[in-house]
Amino acid sequence: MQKIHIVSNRLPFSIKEDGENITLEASVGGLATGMKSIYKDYGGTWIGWPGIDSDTISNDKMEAIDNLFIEEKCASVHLNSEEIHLFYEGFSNRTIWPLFHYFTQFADFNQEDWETYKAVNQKFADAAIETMDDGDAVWVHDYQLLLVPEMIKSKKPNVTIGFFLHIPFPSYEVFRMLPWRKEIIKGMLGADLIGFHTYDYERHFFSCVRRLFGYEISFNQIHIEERIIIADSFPMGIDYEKFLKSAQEVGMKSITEKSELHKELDKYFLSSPDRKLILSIDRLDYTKGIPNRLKAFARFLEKYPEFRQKVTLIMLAVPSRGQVDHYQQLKKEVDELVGQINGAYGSINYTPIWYFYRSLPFNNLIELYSSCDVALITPVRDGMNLVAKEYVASRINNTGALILSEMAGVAKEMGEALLINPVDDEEMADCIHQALTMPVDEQKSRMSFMKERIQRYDVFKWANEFIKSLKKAESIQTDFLAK
Ligand code: GDG
Repeated sequence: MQKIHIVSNRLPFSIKEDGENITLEASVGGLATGMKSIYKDYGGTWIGWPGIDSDTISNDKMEAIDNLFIEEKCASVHLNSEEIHLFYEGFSNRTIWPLFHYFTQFADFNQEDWETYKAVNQKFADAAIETMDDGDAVWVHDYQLLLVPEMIKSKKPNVTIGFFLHIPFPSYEVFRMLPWRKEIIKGMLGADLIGFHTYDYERHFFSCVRRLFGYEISFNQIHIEERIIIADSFPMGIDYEKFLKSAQEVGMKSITEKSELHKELDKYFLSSPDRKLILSIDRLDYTKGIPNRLKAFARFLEKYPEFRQKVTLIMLAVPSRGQVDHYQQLKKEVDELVGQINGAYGSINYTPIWYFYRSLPFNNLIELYSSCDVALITPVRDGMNLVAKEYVASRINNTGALILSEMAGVAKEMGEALLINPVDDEEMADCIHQALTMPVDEQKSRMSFMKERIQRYDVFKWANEFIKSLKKAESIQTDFLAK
């Protein structure tokens, strides 16, 4: 294996403009962190969309931006507003996203979106092909690019291709609803290694391959004529040390060094010794189960009145995909629910829910993780959910309790969390009570087991394990052809 390249929908930098001056700011998200070491160490290029519609800026400006990306070893795939609308908001987020998260009633099946999805996938594949030499490897990411592996393989059979899906892969009964189901599976099967967060997603994928194509599958290998394709699970981790260290630094700050948010949190706890905080953080997405969570919190306040005035839910909802109508409706529903609950249970000196509809800087995120007694993470479906891992990593003294939906991929690794069914308000309300009254010894014991696990399998280990398997897939294929 010579170089390793990365292909993802977005490049790992955002464009900052200050008058005539344009700069790139590195993303700090999980994927960017995990991949940076890979493509730089292996001398590859990162191929993706720069984050700006190509028809909204001049050619000169686009060229200047492209050059900045080239300096960072990135290659831009240009997409215009119509392509973004039909490929990204359309097929990716109105078809694949809801269907793969079992929101079948939200899934649109639109021929024009599909045609654009194919054309845009071809653009990404062409950009990758142009960058690669025979003997290189490429790691393609996520549901926006399901067709890219086959598009690369058909023109460059001598590169090794890895594909990782960051969202769930649904069961066959749901997947079969997709009119283009065979094309999607064929697209993925262009890869030599296909990775999922959990074994369940992998199993669903095998079942679709078997039913739609009848290919032979033994253990985790699919045999298609002269090719062997491996599928496996790689639960994505976080940069554990970064969260731990940041939380330790937050703990050591003097009053004058503290942020406004941190001072407010301190004031809240000082106002009464038995006050508690519950934390909820997600993108505002219907898969994250936010309305159910709010209803369960209201049920908790109704059922356990002794906790009124004492427990506040801090809810951070990060704006997301605002162009898609289901997200606009969700925003309205959440706003109304928060208003109703605060109206019903609030008083002059007590607000049951502190609601932030925005993104907060990283240091505020750490302050929230460190200060909140309970994390309430209750998606209806979630490929993994990194917030759960970040909360655990940031609990420096091992106190705190994690309430977690059994529908999130991360639940498979967090047996010590309080696992709940995200649509069961009653169970969730009781779990909130259990979390708030959990003895400290029990909190510490549960937390330390979870911590140890996520420390061992962090984002760097995840990326390295995937690359190790990709190399193995390459040698299995070479041995097979030599026979
Ligand atoms: C997809 C899959 C899978 C959130 N608010 C702020 C902020 N965040 C950061 C968190 C965390 C990330 O965003 C969210 O990651 P999740 O994993 O929870 O969820 P998705 O965005 O849906 O990600 C998911 C993931 O891909 C990886 O494969 O786990 O299942 O849906 O890292 O910390 N960061 C900052 N401010 C915020 O306000 N700085």
